[in-house]
Amino acid sequence: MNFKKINKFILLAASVVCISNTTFSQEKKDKGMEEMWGETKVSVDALKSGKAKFFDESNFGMFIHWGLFSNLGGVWDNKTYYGIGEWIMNPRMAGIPVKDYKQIANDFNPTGFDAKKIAQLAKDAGMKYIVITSKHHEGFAMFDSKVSDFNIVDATPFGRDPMHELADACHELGLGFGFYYSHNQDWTAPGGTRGPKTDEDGNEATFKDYFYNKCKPQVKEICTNYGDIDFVWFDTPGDMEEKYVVELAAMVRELQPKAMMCSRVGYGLGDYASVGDMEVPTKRIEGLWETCDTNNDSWSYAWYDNNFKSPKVILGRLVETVARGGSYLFNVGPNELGIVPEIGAEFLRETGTWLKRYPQVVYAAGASPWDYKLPWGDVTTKGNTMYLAVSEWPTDGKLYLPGLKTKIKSAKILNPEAKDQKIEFNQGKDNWVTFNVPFKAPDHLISIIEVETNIINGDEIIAEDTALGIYPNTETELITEFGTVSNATQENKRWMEKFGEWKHANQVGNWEENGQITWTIDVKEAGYYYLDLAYKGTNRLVWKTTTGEGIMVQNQQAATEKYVFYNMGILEFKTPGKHTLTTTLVEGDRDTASLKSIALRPIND
Ligand code: JFZ
Repeated sequence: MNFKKINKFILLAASVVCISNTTFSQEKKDKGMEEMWGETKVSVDALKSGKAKFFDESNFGMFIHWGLFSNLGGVWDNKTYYGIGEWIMNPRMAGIPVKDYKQIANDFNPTGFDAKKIAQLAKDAGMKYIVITSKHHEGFAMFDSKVSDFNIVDATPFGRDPMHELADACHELGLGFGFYYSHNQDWTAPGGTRGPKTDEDGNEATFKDYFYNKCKPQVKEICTNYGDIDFVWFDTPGDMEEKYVVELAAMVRELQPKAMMCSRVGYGLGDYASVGDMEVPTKRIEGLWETCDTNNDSWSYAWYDNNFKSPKVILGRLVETVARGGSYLFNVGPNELGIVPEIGAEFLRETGTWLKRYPQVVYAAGASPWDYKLPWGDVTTKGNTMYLAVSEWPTDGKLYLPGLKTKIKSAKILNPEAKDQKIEFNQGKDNWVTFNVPFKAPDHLISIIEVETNIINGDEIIAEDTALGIYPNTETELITEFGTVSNATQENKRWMEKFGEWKHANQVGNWEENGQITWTIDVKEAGYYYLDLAYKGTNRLVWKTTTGEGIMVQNQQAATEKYVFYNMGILEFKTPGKHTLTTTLVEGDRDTASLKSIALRPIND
C-alpha cells in the first residue's frame, strides 16, 4: 500500500465515523436500524492470492432475501406497509406480535420454488455466486434445523429444505454459494436482540441463552450441512458483545476455512468490508469490499414494489462499483411462492447478455485511474488497457477524458458480433484526450471503447485527480466530497426515505458568514456555462459562486427540505485550463442550509 492509498483508507474510516453520527431529525427517529460496516483487520494482499481470489475477481453476485416475510409481501391485516418488506414484523412497520408472526408459517407453501431456475437466472445474469438469507431478523430458519422448530421444514406445509436445493444447484452450475445469517437480531427467539425477553415458560432469557441455544448451533448447521460454502454474511451486529462475535467467527473459520465473511460480522473480523447499502460509493476505496443493492426498492418481496432497475441502470451501477474498486452484490426477492418476479428476472437476463459480450470490462477488472465516475460513464482497467464504459453517449461525435498522464497507443469501439471499430483520438498538451466517435451509440445499453496505453507491466495508468474536468459537451456535477471547505461543516449524511431505504450524501452545512467550499477544476473549453446548485434549506437562500478569474454568479432561489437543483445563472471561463470555483452562502438560514453539489452545463448542451 503506498502513501496515497493509506491516506484514502484513513479517509474512508473517517467517513464511516461521520456517517454514524448523523444529525438529521428523520435519522434520529430511524436510529436502531443498525448501521455496521467498515474496515477489516485482515491483510488484503494475502487474501487476494488465496481464498479471496474468487470474490475479488467475480465482482458480481446475487443476493436473495427470502423468508416468512415473503409470504406477507408487505401486507398485514389487510393493510399494506411500505418500506423494506423483511422488517414488516417490526413495531415501526406493522408491529406483529411474536405469536401471530409464528402462525404465518402455517400457510407458507412456496411450491413455485425452483432452485435450478434461480441458480440459472444468476448464471444467465452473469453473476458468479449467490448469498441467500438462511435466517433474517424474524428468526425463521429457511433451512432444516434441528435447533429450532421455527424452520421451513418443520413449521410449514412446504416441508422441504430449499437451501439444500439451492446449494446443490449452485454447485452444479459452478456458482459460488453462501448464507446470510442474522446473528444479533432475532425477533422471535428468547434473548435475541429485539426478541422476547422471556422463554415460553416465562423464565427470563438473556442474549447468552439465545447465542448458545440458537445462534451458534444454527450457524454450525449452515456451516456443516451444505458442503463447502463461499460466504457467511452476518448482519447488524449492533451492540453484540465482542466475545460472542469472536467465538462465532472462530467457529466459521474452523468449519469453513475458505468462506469469506463480510465486515458486518462486527469488530473488524470480516475478510472484506461491506460498505453502506443501496449505494455505490462516490470515491475510490482501497482493499476488498462489496456494496449490496437491491433490484427494486425493498430487499424482500412486496406486492407493490415493481420499481425494478433497468438493465442499463444495473450495468451502470455494476461498472461503477468495479471502477471504484469493489464488488456488486445485487438482490432479488422471491415471492410467497418462491418465484423471482418476472420483470426483475427479465432485466437480469438482459444484463447477462451484455456481460457475455463484454466480460473483460467487469470480471477480474481493476479500478478506474480516476477516483470518481466521469459524466458520461466510468472506466475499468486490465493491465495496460482501459475500458471506457459509456452510458451517456455524446451527441456531437466527441468523447472526452480529462487529465490523463499516461500516453494512449490506440482506441477502438468493441463490437463482439462484427469488427471492432478503430477510432481516432487526440491527446493534447493539456492532458485532455478527445476521441472522435460516431454520432450514434454503438450499444443501446452501455458502449465500450477499449483503450490501449503504453505503460509496461506493473505500472499503473495515471490520471490526475486533483482537478475535476469540466466538459464542453456535457454537464459536470461537482459533489462537495471533492471540494475544500472552510468555516462550514462538511459531513456525510444518511437518511431514510421509505422505511429502510437509505440515501447518502456528502454535504456542507453550518455555514458561517465566511464559510466556503472551493473546487479545483480543469476546463476543456473557455466559454459560458450554466451554473446549478443542489441544496436544501428553509425559505429562500442567496448563494454566490466565484471563479479564480473573478467572474461571479449570485442569485436567490427557494429552498425546501429535499435536495433540489436550482439554476443560478451563467458563469464564464475566459480561458481553458485550471481554475478554482468557490461557493458561499450570502443570505438565508445558515443552520439549515445544506449544499450537496454544483453543476456546470455548457450552454449548447
Ligand atoms: C440490514 C437489514 O436490516 C436489512 O433488512 C437488509 O437485510 C440489509 C441488507 O441489511 O440493513 C442495513 C444494514 C446496514 C446498513 C443499512 C441497512 N448500513 O450500514 O447502512
